[in-house]
Amino acid sequence: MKALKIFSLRKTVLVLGTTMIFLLFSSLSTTESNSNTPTRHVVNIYQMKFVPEKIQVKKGDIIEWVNKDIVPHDVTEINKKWASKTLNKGDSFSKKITSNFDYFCSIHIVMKGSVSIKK
Ligand SMILES: [Cu+2]
Repeated sequence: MKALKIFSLRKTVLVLGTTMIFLLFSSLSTTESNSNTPTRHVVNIYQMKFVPEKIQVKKGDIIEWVNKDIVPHDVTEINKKWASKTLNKGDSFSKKITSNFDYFCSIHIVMKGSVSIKK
C-alpha cells in the first residue's frame, strides 16, 4: 500500500514536471512570436526637417510621422505613388513599411527623408 502511494506521488511529480516544462517552452515560443510583432517608430517633423531624416526599420514595422512644427507639412513618396494628407500642427500619419522609399514634403520640396528596411 505504501509503495503504491510513493509510486503515485512520483507519477504526480512527473506529470507536474512535464507540464511545467511544456509551459516553459510555450512561454518561450510566445516570447519569440512577440519579437515579430511590429515596432512603431516616430519621425518628428520639426523646424522644417524630418527627424530622423533617414530611418531603418524591420519589414512590417510602422512609422508614425508627427508634425511638431507650426506650419503644415505632408509626407509624399518621391515618385508620388502615395502621400499623406496635409498634416497640421499636432497631426500625424502612420504607415506600415513594406519596402524602401525616399519621400519629401510636397509643400516644402527641400524637406526630404528616406526609409530603408533592415536586412
Ligand atoms: Cu513641409
